[in-house]
Amino acid sequence: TDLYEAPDYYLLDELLTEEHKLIRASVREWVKKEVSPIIEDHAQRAEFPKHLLKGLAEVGAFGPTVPEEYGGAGLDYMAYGIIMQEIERGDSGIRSTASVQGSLVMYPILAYGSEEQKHKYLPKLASGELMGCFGLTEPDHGSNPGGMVTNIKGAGDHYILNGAKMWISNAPFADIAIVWAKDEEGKIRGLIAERGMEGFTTPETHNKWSLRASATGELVFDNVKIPKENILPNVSGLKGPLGCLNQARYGIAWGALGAAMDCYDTALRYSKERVQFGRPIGGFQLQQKKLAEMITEITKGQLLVWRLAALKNEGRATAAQISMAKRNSVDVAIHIAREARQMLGGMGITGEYPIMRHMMNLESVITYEGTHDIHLLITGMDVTGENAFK
Ligand code: TGC
Ligand code: FAD
Repeated sequence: TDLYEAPDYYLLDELLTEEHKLIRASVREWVKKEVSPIIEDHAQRAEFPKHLLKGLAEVGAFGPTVPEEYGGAGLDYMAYGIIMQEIERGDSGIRSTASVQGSLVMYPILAYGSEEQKHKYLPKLASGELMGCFGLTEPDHGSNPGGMVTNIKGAGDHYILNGAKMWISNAPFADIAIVWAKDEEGKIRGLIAERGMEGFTTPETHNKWSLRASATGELVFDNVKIPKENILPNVSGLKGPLGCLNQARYGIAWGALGAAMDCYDTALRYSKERVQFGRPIGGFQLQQKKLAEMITEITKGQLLVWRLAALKNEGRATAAQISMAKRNSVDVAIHIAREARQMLGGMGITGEYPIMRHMMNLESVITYEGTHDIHLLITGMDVTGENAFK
């Protein structure tokens, strides 16, 4: 049987261009050939499949919207979303690597970097020759990144960077890190730290039950000398990192639906094949209720992200709209994963099927890039004008 079916209950394909469909087919094919056969084993062993980086670059997963002059593919946001959806059908951890590289490393260099920084880093990041990570979260500052204590102090032609970042995707193998730190005036600045700089280490975080095929680590800075040309010149303040998060959250809104589709496809197929009490379990009303609700939620989610992509292409998507879509897609996906797991009975807990892995992965996805509750509060603030964070 075909590994993937593509739920398209409301004929959304008619709203995509031929190019979008070609991109989807090629990424889907790559995921099917390269990711799905190996991912379970890597997740079980808690090992990032580094050999996939080249393929990820080739399918255009690294900075697809970055202009061609900087090595990107110059695609629109619909294409970006579709790429994330297909990769996350494979695994949220692999999509994380793509999100970080494109939205959290290439985007800040493109949006806030100097012309020199763009030419120096972007083409190599697009091709995967250089890999990056994004350091915003600290041990004591997660949802409240504005409280960060990592800092830079000026001294001649360089700054001295001190502090620590935690929970950083790709940190253990990244060549460069986009780091957010406060300057002597307390303003948040972005800078590019490079592996090999003295005093910069990236200890790996072990024993995760979620995103096991993604490498997570810390960034530790002990009097690291950062040349002044490594500062991103064109932004200061929390809006710098939050602007990057808008990009990544947008991709997750599409991506999480990919994980949901994979769980739904798996449960639907299983329900037709698994016979109990003399008939396929898909014939029982309770199992149909689960499947009907899954396809309903996937379809609503698809319509939301399609419209969000159109708004984003026009430069009209607001941060609050992106928050709503990120929160909704991950919520839909995590519920579908849990229901799908039950539909597979005992088989649902094994690595023979992808569901339990998706379910565990989504526990990170619902927490990173702004937790479920933080995104709800962003919506609450947007509609009431009242800030309930503080
Ligand atoms: P607040 O006072 O509201 O805002 C400070 C400044 O930032 C601006 N701003 C935004 N700008 C762009 N995009 C957004 N989404 C923005 N939200 C706010 C705002 O206008 C203001 O600008 P200015 O010019 O007035 O200075 O900030 P706050 O301290 O009250 O915090 C607000 C809050 C809680 C919503 C925000 O801090 C937040 O989103 N917290 C969640 C933290 C988070 O998402 N961390 C993610 C870390 S990275 C990660 O998880 C990567 S996972 C790997 C992967 O993607 O696969
Ligand atoms: P906390 O902020 O301590 O939150 C704990 C709980 O309190 C949550 O339920 C939260 O919703 C709630 N809460 C907090 N504030 C409020 C409030 N005002 N009102 C109501 N409830 C509130 N970060 C990076 O910078 N780069 C990365 O690459 C990265 N990758 C990650 C990879 C993984 C696998 C994980 C798990 C995390 C990653 N993160 C990364 C960090 C992630 O963004 C944070 O975990 C997240 O922002 C939440 O921060 P926290 O874990 O400190 O939780």
